[in-house]
Amino acid sequence: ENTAELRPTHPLAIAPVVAPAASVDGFAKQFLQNLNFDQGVTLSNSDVNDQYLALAYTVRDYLMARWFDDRAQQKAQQNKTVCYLSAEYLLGRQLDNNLLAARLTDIATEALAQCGIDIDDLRQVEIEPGLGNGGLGRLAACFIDSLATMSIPTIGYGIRYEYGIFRQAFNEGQQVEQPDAWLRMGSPWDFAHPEAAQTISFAGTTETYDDEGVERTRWVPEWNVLAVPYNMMVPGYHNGRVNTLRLWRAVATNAFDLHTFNSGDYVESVRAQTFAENISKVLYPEDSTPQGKELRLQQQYFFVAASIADFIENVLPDDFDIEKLPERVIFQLNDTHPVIGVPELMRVLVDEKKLEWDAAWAITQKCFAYTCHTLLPEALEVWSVDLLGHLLPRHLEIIYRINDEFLLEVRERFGDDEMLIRNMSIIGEHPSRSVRMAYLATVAGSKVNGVAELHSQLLRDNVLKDFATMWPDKFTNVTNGVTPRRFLRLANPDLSSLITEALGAGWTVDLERLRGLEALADDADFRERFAAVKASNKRRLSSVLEARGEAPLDDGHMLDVMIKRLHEYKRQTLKVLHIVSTYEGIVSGRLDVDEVQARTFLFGAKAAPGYGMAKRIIHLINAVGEVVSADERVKGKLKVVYPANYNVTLAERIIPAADLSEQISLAGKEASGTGNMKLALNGALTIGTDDGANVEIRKLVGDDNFFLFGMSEPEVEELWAEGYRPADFYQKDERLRSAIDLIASGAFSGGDRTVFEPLVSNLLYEDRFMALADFSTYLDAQDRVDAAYADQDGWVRSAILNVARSGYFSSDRAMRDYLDRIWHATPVS
Ligand code: 73E
Repeated sequence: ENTAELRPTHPLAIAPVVAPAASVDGFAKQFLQNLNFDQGVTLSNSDVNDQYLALAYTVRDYLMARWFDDRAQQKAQQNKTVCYLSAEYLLGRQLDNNLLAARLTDIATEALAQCGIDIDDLRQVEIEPGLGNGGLGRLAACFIDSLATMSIPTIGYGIRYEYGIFRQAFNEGQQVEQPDAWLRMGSPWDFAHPEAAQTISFAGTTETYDDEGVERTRWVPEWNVLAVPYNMMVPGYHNGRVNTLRLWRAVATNAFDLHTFNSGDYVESVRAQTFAENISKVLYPEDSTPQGKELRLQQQYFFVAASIADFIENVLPDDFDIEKLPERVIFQLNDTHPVIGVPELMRVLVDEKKLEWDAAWAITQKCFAYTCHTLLPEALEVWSVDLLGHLLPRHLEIIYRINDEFLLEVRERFGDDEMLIRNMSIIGEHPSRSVRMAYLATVAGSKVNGVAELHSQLLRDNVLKDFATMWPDKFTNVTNGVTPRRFLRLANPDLSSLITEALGAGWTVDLERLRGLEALADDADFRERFAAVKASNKRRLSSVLEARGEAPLDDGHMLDVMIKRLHEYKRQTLKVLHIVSTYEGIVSGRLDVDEVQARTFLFGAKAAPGYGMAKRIIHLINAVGEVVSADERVKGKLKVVYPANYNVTLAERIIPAADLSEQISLAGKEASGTGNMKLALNGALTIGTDDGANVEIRKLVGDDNFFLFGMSEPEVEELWAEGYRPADFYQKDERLRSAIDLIASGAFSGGDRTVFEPLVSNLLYEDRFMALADFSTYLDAQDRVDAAYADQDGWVRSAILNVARSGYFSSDRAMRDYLDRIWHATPVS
């Protein structure tokens, strides 16, 4: 690598790049060197942050040679590269993951111990890069982990947000958002490459010109920014491969105007810089509810245009024949956020590479595939034609032409059905002219996939029905998955050891091997050890909570967890109604306190800052928690814990400790869910609706090991079509009435009836996600949970079977499905 294009004579310069010696001494030496020469401190003068950074640099040093090697191979080999385009990567902490991948955990622990440092103290220093909102961003992180582990050449492309998902705090039970300054203490895991910056243009006009007798169009932009790539290592697990995550940061082309500065107008002199750098300033703190913000469209175009240009100019060889592009790349669109890449690639091929439109379109269609992650109509992204035309005038022209040709095809196939044409058009006319990004992705993509079987079916039957009729083969399913390295091996070391002892170590890369645990579910000794691991994970979580100023967990409590973004469709309110009803039941004497299983209800959830109802629900959870946890009458029985700022790091502590996994969305609304998979894999039993991947989890773990409740998706549609009246359910069910009345009475708001009134009214008169309709079957299912938990032996048996039968939910399997059904890329040799 050092010698490419140079003529060095020094012997070291022509030797291959090698990693430091993989020994305790080698590690200690490298660590101390990095501490001295990179951090500029001696060991005795260093603080934990210095030590953490030097440790991170050391781990990097071990991976570096492999990384060089993989990038050189990527260029030299004829393999197809998977370019994963995603606006979000919710990575979680890097240190442990990279130590594990490089087999350095024990060596590093010992080397640091010899330097007088407890590696655990350094682990705590890392601020996780929270460059995503929830499931969609975490999925992208799991996928790149699996692809590296499977030796598939991959580049993850995205944005290096200066501020990731906000830090959540509570003030009197209400969410307050604080900026997430994750880069403040340094960023040891990525490398800036300003020399490889791309210039990204915006706005302006288009014009036609005569190109040696051919009329062509060109874009005359109005302003530019620089996209500077930051490369992060994505090491495979124990396979010596290192892929790349390339995140773009926006920088002004002309950082500052010296003339203006000298004239004394300091603010004006840096206006251009501020303006440009805003593009990668902050992650949109939203999950599923889009906001038509110009900055967001800027972000999307910014990272996608930079990624496509980077791939063509820097990853492909110089003399590459662009017509062969589909042989070398698949751009996977992670939801609609990167879909502006479709007209961008067309622009590059037609305007810059001067290909004929039809040839360019044939290439483009082969190079893209689209994953849809939602079913909520309000979450399907649209851009107003005015905004898009103003910011990206050439792209709008290209979208119009794609649409014209597509609609001709529709007419040829289905005749002049004007309503059908309206329904399928990429351009929507009502309520105002807009570009429907999901439709553009569907028309352009070689494949369209949903993220769980039910979701993919509903896409075909409802959301994209006409497209599925037109192109049945375009549609496929790939059920989501999660990486077993982070979410079992790292998060749950004790269970991992137990599994390895029973089955050998191969399960970390072949998760179906967990099936071998089935037989052990009937082994009393194994059950005892499994239960001991769960108990110890609860104690570990308890100390984490205590360190954050929360109350410790009570021994003997069932840990009932609901961890996911706060959204009405996920129905945290239904969970609260269950808690309030149980509380009310004990207090009123309706329930025999001795019959009620002692439980701790644990919530983790952030609400989008602009989502008022979600924030009110957070307030309610905290208010109920405060009253319930303090009431002597339910002491020792019910407790609510809601640690602020739920993130990947906290998830890694909660999931291994959980007994019960709450997956209670209204059927047909949760595309897949992935927390459901992580919890089942760690031996929590699910109480859930027939929604998203719950359906597949239940099929695999078996009805005896899953608590199903609620309406099915067709039943939901039917009730909705009949005219849903939530108040009828309130009238019919006494338990429901008492719970809602108690909230309305002000019992959780110091007697003030107004505080939660909007929430109560919403439930009684609107209840879009039908919490009241599912309440009674939910409570019945919770009674079954209590009964099952009372039989500890039976419960542990079910928990083991959940682990044993969750191997399917590995993201390695998901990647194999993408490779077989969509990408057709092969591993590097
Ligand atoms: O069901 C989850 C799914 O498991 C779904 O809600 C989530 O994606 C997960 C991974 O497939 C999701 N996030 C978004 N849409 N679906 C989204 C939409 C807009 C902005 C940010 C995220």
